[in-house]
Amino acid sequence: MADAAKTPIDATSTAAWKQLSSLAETFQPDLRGWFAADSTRTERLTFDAADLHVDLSKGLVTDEVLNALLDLADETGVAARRDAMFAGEHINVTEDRAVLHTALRQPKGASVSVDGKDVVPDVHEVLDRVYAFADKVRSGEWTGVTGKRIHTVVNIGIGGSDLGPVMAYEALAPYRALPDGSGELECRFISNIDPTDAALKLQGLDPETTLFIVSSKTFGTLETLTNARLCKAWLLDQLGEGVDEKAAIEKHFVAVSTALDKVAAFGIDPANAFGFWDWVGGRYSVDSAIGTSLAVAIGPEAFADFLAGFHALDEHFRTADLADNVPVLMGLLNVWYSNFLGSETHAVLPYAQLLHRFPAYLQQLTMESNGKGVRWDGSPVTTSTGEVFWGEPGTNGQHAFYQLIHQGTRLIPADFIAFANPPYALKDGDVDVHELFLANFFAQTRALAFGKTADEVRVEGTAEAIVPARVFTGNRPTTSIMAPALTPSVLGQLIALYEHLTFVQGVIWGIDSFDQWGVELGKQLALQVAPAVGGDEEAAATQDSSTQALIRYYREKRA
Ligand code: G6Q
Repeated sequence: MADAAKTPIDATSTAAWKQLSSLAETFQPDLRGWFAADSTRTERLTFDAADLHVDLSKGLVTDEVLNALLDLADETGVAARRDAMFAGEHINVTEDRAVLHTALRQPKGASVSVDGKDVVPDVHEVLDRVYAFADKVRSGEWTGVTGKRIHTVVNIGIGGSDLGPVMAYEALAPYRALPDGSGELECRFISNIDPTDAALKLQGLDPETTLFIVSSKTFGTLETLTNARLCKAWLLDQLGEGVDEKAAIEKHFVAVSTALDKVAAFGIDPANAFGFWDWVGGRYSVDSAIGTSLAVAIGPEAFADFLAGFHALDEHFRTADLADNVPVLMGLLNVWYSNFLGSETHAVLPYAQLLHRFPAYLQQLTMESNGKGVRWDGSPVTTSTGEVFWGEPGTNGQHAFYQLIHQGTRLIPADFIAFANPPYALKDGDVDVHELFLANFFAQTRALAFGKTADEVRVEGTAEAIVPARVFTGNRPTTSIMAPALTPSVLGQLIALYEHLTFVQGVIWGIDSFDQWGVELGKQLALQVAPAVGGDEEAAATQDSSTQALIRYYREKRA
């Protein structure tokens, strides 16, 4: 086999790919038949990874397909590349960087080298500083410039410096209580450069009790720096004349970045900055200091559990046989669905209201990672990559888009996620509402798998003319992911699960899942157009005619 760290293998040229193509040609999904013929199917296709209990049996997969997929993993060097990632090799080829988010959740005392340097002590040095800071804010020891304790933390960041913290803050709402029983700290998140975002998020805030965390890996992102300046101006203005500006910034602004020189240039005291490293990708950074707002909200102990959850899943991914390795199996199934059965999108449907931002978070993780058209050596891919991920919590989605999943003409594999214990146990009379909620989860996955035949519809007394409209073909693949409860650890496990299955798909496609040149392009383009929008005729003249006309329309209509 070629060196997996250097040369991508063209998956489509492997024997396993040919075998999968030929299986796909005659593939007749038959979940009813498969379950009837094999009483061990559920047991054989259900796996435990740390606290996650993952049932793949309602997937469109036979033993033959699964074996061929595992051969594909072998032939494309999934295990070797995984090991190269964990070992700190520069597998982010186009940026010539190591990919070591897994080092961020290593316990103290472990050792991981990047370019000959053990990074775990550095990781824990920063974590300890983040924890000490979080404790100070939570206890009230950290005060604003007028001596009042902090009640609101505003994270200013975008993309990877926003989506993880806001998703996890929402998901872990029950873990936010302050140690002295005085309620909880509120976090708000400003990301968009649409000034409406900052305007709305600042509404009602007391400047004396508000702390801003400017989160930016590069500290060069237009949106974040603009919003940080807006917030700085708002703070100084609201605190009023006579306030010592330097002291106010010191007490109300901290930063998280890899570019500590730029943090200082912005006016934030480097003593109030938390660093991380270029081997942490933005969309993999919620477990770095980028999670500082989360650490302040839930406290160091819960944040440490969150990291321990990631690590537990990392260990599973690193050590389990590929045939029992949940991220490997889920990644392989996604390749089967998208490359061989023609699915283009993938739904993620948490039966947990607290995970309402999880699909949005996964959109960045999966689509920014695997939305690539060339392999890591620059050669074009020869198959489709990167499915469109989307979703909403159940049961809301059931009353909206599930129709298309049940009876539409497209194949939409769906991951259902649920927890045995609810964060808030409520009863409707004698009825445990969480049980009613989970009944929906179980019923939906059953209906998607097994459908409803014309005869079953007729038995219900349906008029013949509308029988076809009420038939469900079934054979719509789902993966059920359950865990005892949505704890910080389980959330970490879930995120790591998707990180690793995204990685597996990227390896099979031979792409660099860790660069994002499309994002970089966006960062440059807006800066080029900005002068034209502001009225610079010369700059406008360099734009195409459609853009010129749109800018003209804007300038005419802007009051
Ligand atoms: C993530 C992407 C991107 C990035 C943002 C913010 O992997 O690179 O979403 O996180 O563009 O970048 P900064 O943290 O550098 O401001």
